[in-house]
Amino acid sequence: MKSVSKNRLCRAEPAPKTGIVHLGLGAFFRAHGAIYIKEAMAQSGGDWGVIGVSLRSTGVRDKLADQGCLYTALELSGLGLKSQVVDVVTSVLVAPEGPNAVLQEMAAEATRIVSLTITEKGYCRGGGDAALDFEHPDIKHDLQNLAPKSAPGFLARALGMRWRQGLRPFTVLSLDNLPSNGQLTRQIVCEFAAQIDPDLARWIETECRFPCNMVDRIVPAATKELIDRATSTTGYYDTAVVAHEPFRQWVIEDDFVDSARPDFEAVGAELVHDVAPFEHMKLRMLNGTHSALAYIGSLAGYETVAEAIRDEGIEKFIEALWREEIATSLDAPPDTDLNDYAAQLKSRYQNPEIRHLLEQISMDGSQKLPQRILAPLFENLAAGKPYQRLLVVVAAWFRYIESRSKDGQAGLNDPVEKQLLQAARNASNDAELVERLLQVAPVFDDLPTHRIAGALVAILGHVGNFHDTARLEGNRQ
Ligand code: CS2
Repeated sequence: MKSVSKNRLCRAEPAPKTGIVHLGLGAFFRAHGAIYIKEAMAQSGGDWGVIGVSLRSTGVRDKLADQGCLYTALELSGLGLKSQVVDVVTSVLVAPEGPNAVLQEMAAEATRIVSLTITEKGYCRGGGDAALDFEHPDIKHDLQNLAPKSAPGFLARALGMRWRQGLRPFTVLSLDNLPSNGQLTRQIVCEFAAQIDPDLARWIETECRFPCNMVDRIVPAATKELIDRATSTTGYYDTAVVAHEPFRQWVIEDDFVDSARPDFEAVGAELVHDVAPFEHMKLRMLNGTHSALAYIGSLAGYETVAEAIRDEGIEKFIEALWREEIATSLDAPPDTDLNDYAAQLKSRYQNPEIRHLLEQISMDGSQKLPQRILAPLFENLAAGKPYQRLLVVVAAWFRYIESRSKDGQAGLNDPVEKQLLQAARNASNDAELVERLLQVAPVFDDLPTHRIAGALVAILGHVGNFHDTARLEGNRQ
C-alpha cells in the first residue's frame, strides 16, 4: 500500500475504507492505536481506516498532507531501530478550519467508532456534582452554537445528527489516562446532550456505548534528531515520524455498538469485562511515578526519564514508592504480580534509546496529579497506610511551581497556570506556599487538605531544593 517516491512517502494503492474518526491525532495514537488497527485489518480485514481530526493546530495535517497521510513509526530499543510505515490514516481534518466537515464525517453511516486522545483537559471536566464544566468557555460556546470547538460538543452534536437521521450511534472510545475514561465520557456527553434535548440524552444513554480503556506505550516527542535518524535508516524524509518503545498494552472493555470493531484481540489487545484494575494499576504505578520523576528529576537538574531514574537517590525513592505506597493501594489485575510490573516499568524507564523529556510529562500537573498521586495518597491516609512518599511528590510539584513562578522562568504549561503561579508568587515562605497552593480549587477541592499541610511544610524543609536526592529516602531509615 506504500511506495517511496522522490525520497518522500506516497500512497501507491487506494487508502482503506474508513470506519473510525479519531479526535486528537497526536503522536500517542499514531504510535499505539493506529498500529493495532493496521495489524487488525491486515489479520482479519474490515473497513477501519481512520479519519484523523486535530482539534486545534494544523501541524499534523500539514506534515501528513503531502505524503498521502502515511507516516513512519520507529521502534527504539537496545536492539537497534525498527521502522514501519503506518497507512491507516486516510485524511486529516483541522476542526477550527471546518467544524461542519468534522461533524459530517462523525455522523456518516460508515463511521462506527469515534476514538479520542484529547488529553485530560480536553474533557472539560467540572468539579462538584456535574461531570462537565458548564462554565468552561468552549462548553458555553458549544451550547450556543451548532459548530463546536470542544470534544464533548462534537460528540453530542454528531450523535444528535445520527439520532435525527435514524442511524445507529457510534461507539465512543476514550483513550486518555483518566480513571473510568469510558464512564466519564458517557457522563459528560449525556450532560451536554441533555441541554440540547433530553430525549437525545436518553437515546445516548441507552443506545450508545462508551467502553473503558487502558492504553500504554511510551512515546517521546519526535525531534529533529529523530527525523534525521529515521531518514538515514529508511532512506526517505518524513517529518511526521513517531517514535515509540517496543512495549505496548491495550485493555479494552468489550462493549461496542452492534459489536462492530476491528479484530483487536487477534493482535494482542485484551478484551475484558472490567478494565478498572488495569486502569488503576497503570495510572498509579506508571503515570504516578512518571509525574514523580518529572518534578523531582527536573528540580534535581535532569532532562529525561532515563537520566532521572539513573540517579541512585531517585531510583531508591521510586522503588520504595512503588513497593510501599502505590502497590499497597491497588487490587492487582488477574494474573498480575505488581512487583514484576514495577521491575518491568523500571527497565522501560531505563531504555537508553528513548529521550523522554521530563518537560513533556510535567505539563498539565493540575489535570494529572489528582488521579495519579492524590487519589492513592488520600486513600492510604484514610486506611492508615503509608503515604509519606506520595506527599514528597506533592511537595516536589509545589517546589517546581515555585521555581517556575520566578521572574524570567518558563512558567507552566497548565490550564490553571495563572492560579498556580499567582499562589506561589504570593508566598514568602514554605508554610505560605503550601497554604496557598492547597487552596487551588480545581485540584484540592473536597479533599481534607488540613491533614497534610503540616507534613508538606516539614518535607519541603527537609528536602530543600531537591538537589540532594539522597535526602528523599534519607529521613526515613
Ligand atoms: C506520561 C504519559 O506525559 C505523561 O503524562 O505519563 O504520556 C505516559 O508516557 C503514557 O501514558 C504511557 O502509556
